[in-house]
Amino acid sequence: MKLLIINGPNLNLLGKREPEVYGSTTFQDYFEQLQSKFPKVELEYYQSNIEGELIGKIQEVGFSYDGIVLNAAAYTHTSVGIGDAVKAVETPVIEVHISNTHKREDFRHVSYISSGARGVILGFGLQSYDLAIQSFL
Ligand code: CA2
Repeated sequence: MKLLIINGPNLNLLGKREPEVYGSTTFQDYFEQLQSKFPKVELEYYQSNIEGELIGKIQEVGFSYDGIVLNAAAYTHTSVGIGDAVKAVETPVIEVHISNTHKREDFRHVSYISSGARGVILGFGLQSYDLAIQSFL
């Protein structure tokens, strides 16, 4: 089972800024915990702040990997291109969010990813990623 976690813009700041919203764990530390928890899963991680790079990565792995766990961050609410890429590939995509976007500003209630995703998990903090991985097992 080969899965890729893709994080979008600013998620490289996790654990370093705004801990009251996004917690105090860095994604690198959390990713190592996930690798220990799911030793049988070939788990990889990619982060970019650039929309086109995220689209490129979805296309690159989207015909060979077993699953993509995607937090497109702010691009969730703006990117027709990432939404189209999710629909274009064969690999199932689970959309995740750390926060409950529906409890936040109205512009975060819209997602261009959800209609192409297999499922959506949000609001469980970093555990949202763990739950998404479990959904593939
Ligand atoms: O809750 C989520 O996972 C979000 O995808 C996070 C995005 C936000 O734009 C979405 O509406 C919901 C923002 C990620 C920014 O991450 C930061 C982490 C630390 C410090 C500042 C930003």
